[in-house]
Amino acid sequence: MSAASVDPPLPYDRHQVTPGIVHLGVGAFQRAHLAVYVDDILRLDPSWGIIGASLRRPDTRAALVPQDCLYTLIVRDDTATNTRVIGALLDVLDATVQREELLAAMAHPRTRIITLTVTEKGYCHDPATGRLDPRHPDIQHDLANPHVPVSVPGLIVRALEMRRAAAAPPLAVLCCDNLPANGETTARVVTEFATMKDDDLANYIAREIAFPSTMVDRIVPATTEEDRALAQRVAGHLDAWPVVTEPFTQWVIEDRFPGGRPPWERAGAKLAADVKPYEMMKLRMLNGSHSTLAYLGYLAGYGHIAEAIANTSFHRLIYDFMTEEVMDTLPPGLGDLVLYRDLLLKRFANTALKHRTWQIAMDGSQKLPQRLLGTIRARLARGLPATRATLGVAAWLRYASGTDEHGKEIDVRDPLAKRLRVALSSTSPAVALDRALTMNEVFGADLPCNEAFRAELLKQFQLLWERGALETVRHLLKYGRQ
Ligand code: CS2
Repeated sequence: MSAASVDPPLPYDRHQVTPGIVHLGVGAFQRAHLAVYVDDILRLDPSWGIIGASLRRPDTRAALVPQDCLYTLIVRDDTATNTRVIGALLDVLDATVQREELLAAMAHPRTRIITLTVTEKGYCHDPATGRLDPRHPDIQHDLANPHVPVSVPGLIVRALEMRRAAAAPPLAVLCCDNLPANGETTARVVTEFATMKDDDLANYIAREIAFPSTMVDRIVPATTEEDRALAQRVAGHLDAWPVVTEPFTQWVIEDRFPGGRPPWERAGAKLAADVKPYEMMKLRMLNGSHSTLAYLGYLAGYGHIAEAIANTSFHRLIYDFMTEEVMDTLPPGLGDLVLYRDLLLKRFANTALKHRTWQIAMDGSQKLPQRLLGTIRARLARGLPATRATLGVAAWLRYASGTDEHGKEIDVRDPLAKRLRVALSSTSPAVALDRALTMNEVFGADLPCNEAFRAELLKQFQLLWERGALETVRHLLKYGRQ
């Protein structure tokens, strides 16, 4: 898809589009979510184009820039496949070699929003407390080299420092990652990092910069070679980096944008005063189910989520998990949770999406606190069992031990992978668990001391080793019902 050979049917004049947003982390998700919400409103206001940046890899820029940053959005389910060209992305920078350009774009007065999808681990925080981890190697690097930052907090703080020096207008930093209270969490890591450098800068940030929270939702698997072939087949052009997603999309945004914002409500986003209940619902229902299904599914030999949920025992487990364990931990006012649950089960079953269990299994140490441990804490506090949620945690630990049910090596991707593997290497499940539970950055200070939690976790963990994932789920369905 070169600009010369394709005349994309964009409903706006792309030459009129100017950048108003700088986005960190140009992954598949951002290109199927935020970029689409922006693309939808550019005909109303062309001043919100996006300059994207890849923080760690050159391949996104290498693929997209030669095609003018245009790419194909392929929306699929079991009944239909639709394609559309997205033009909202104006440039993609490779931060590893274009750091100065990126900082200049973030600090430019016309930039009114900095958006982020850098995954949970990008915030360099302690997942259990949501606070900056000052020992994180990237944070250490940025404290020693503040003008050449590599971490997300370091980049933002340096850009804000440049904005302050240039008296640039205020802006919003909008976290679009699956973190609890994601605006507050981002504000906290940025402010804590700024405080380590300069109190005045931290005060400026508190005064001038907004960190709205958002709930983002769209299932977007990583792009594969088959997706490239599909783009060529269905859209009729070559595309080095198309993105495949589902029809469903949701975005709830806290409306705090001191530098203005695109009219995203015209693209279907919901602007709300308080996003927390929506975040909690999505993290606990969707992502909690996703992670549970990913670990158990992978262990049982399922490569993709749609295959795992097609197994009736797994389907029942996830149905029960949401219905009996998660739903009553959620705040009121979220609408019909039964419908929400049923829609999730349908979305998981979309066989047109090749969503790898291995992909979702990544970074469990960063994901599980908000996906499963919150549910477990809420239930323990009320003296209620959390058997299924605890099975999800046990399955993560079983997976993180590094070998599958046939003794084959698992490629575990997690910032704590090495420590987990060492902790879980004991042949005694009780010893392995005790060692894993010393990871306060995941489990907090409370859960490791909770006897009910520890006993349930040990039971599930042992069963997983003895019987394997599928039999453990069957066992729980048979004997473990409340
Ligand atoms: C998934 C999410 O990879 C994962 O961990 O659970 O990316 C999920 O697909 C999205 O949050 C859906 O909105």
